[in-house]
Amino acid sequence: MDQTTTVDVLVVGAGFSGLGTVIKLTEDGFDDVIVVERGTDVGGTWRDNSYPGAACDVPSHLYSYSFALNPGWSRAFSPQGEIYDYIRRVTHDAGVREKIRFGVEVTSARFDESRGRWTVGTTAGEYDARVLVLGVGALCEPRLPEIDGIGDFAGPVFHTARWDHSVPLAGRRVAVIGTGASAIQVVPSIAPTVEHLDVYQRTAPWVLPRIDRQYPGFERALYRRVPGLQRAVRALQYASREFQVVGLTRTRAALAPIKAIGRAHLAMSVRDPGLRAKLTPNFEIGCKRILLSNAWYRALTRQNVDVVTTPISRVTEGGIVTSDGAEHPADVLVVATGFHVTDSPFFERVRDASGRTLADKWASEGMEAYKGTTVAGYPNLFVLMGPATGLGHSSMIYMIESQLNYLVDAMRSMRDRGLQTVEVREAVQNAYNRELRENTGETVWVTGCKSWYLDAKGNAPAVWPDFTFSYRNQTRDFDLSAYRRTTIDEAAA
Ligand code: N01
Repeated sequence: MDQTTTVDVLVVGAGFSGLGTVIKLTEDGFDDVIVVERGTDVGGTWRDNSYPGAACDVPSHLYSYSFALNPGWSRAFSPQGEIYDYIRRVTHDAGVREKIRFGVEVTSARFDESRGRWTVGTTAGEYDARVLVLGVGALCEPRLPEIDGIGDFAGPVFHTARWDHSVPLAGRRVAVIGTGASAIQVVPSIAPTVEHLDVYQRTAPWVLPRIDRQYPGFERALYRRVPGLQRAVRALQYASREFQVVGLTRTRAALAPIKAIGRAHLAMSVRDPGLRAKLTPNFEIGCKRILLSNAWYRALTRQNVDVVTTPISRVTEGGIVTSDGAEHPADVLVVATGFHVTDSPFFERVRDASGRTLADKWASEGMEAYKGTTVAGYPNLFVLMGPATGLGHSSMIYMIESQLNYLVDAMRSMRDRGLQTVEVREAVQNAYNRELRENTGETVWVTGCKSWYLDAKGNAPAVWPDFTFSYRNQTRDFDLSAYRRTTIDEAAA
């Protein structure tokens, strides 16, 4: 396809945020929308993260769109397959699949000031769009560790978000690098199958028990018959999580009981004092994501599992060499080393009218946006799950839906006033972020440790520091006065 496709709104990505965009815009009468998706199906992170044990650590009832509740969740914390099925079902029921172009990756996007439109290059031709919505997700670009010799490893090497299901693990020696949210789900799932498992831990995470249960049939039937009941459960679960974030992240004393639970969980699960010492976290709880698992510690006490805390020096053809010179043989190498979040390579492809990339702007000025969604210098661009919208304690879907309100209202404003472009004023964006930084400055995310929540400037653009309902209030209406705008007539002149 060599010709240019002209469209009003181009959405990048068909995960929760991109799909929500096309559903909500279509519902509101904005029909001229195309979604480009590099994968072969919808689902985003829930399609890509199919590693053994993948599941959500946010309660199931919170993990659905408010406009498509799912009374059928099988358990309190849903496995990946159920969430993936849910997203596919919602796509089908909303009838938006035909608007998605699969196997199409965006390679470049540049704003053309003279026409007030975006020119977007893809692996399947060019798009000319008035509005560009990035629904690429925050956790979509795997971060591979830079370890000497990793390219020499003779066996399979794969990232948790790109699990190679064709590689058998039974009876083999497996190395897992990393001990974050992904690793703590993989390790207990594969430990009983493999011959030997080495878990390479750089930082011992805080791990709390996961209070999970299967939902009995009658409970699911009840939610199906009385949707209001499921809404009430959601409201209660949201509320209980809200108070965690604002209280706990600012008041160190309030963290003490949570730490005590984490330590007791470790002590009850691991009898061996040597192993327990290795697994004892040495940073402030909450500054990285608090992990939930009843199986992690137990898996690490297995005879066939070793926790290696000596730093990795290099990888060889046959395994991993640690800084003490010890060689740890392995047949398969699993990297559970997280994602490019504040330095996602995708942002290198998005350019303003002068050609400056969003990656460059964010690296030098800090990763900032207005209300996490619009960026000065980049008119008609909406970044879903953008700077300072991430949550460690509650459901991202709530934040995404808030952004969708804002986006749809922006589209209405533009339509009603005959606007070609809207661009947030720099001074407004700066003032917004000054306040955010003041709000975040004393929190455990900034003062507690170094993590992927922080950008090159030491700010925490990966987290929303306040109540989620205050974000909902901010994004309820599009505040046109914060924006410079041009009209359709001006663009045509
Ligand atoms: O990645 P991470 P993740 N050598 O970045 C270590 C979401 N998620 O994929 O802590 C050795 O958290 C690194 O060590 P350190 C959730 O938001 C959600 O596990 O930097 N080790 C760390 O232990 C989560 O927060 C669910 O010292 C290296 C690990 O690798 C986010 O995804 C499930 C290393 C990376 O941990 C990311 O989680 C899964 C190196 N060179 C994930 N580089 C849900 O349940 C990194 N590490 C919803």
